[in-house]
Amino acid sequence: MTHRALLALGSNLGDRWSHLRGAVAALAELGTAVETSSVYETPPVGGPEQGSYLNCVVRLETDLDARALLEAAQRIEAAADRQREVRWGPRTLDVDVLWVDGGAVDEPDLEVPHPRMFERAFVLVPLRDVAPDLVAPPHVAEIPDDQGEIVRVGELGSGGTPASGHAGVTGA
Ligand code: A4P
Ligand code: MG
Repeated sequence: MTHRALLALGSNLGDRWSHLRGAVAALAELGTAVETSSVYETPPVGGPEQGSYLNCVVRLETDLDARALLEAAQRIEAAADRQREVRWGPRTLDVDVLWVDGGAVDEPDLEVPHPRMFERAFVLVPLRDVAPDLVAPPHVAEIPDDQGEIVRVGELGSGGTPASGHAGVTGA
């Protein structure tokens, strides 16, 4: 069975564009009909003082279930030399499973839908690009506007080259 899966990518250490590009390429191997949101620069939420993030969301049509997607996500993070030191701390690459067909998984190491996805502007703004139905009632009334400025900074085409830089402000 084919699932509609949504994954969130974030990076705030090292070559952030290259980490996102590598992750999108790796995710594209897991399914078909991949769509990638624009890339947004976002202020860090939670954790220690740290640099700003690049965030995006990928939509995948895939035969993998939520558990298999988590395993793939962790492999892709490891390939970007992800270290786990502090919760919500800086990272080369974070790959979170947001949503798989609306199905619920509630296990110690895997919660889907991602428990914080509907509260976070850094998830909701890119999510709106690839799954606007989820950024609407009953899931979310409006995107919070008190989490700093979410700025669209470019695109990861299928070739993965960042297109034009710093173009415009979004988020409201
Ligand atoms: N885990 C449970 N459910 C999931 C899921 N649906 N997808 C478990 C992925 N992982 C899931 O994650 C900790 C554990 O969560 C994993 O072992 C997995 O089994 P982690 O990636 O090691 O640590 P983390 O990301 O620091 O923790 P957490 O709680 O997932 O953090 P969040 O809530 O994802 O927040 N600010 C901006 N601007 N942009 C960001 O991308 N990201 C975070 C991380 C904080 N602030 C941010 C950003
Ligand atoms: Mg994570």
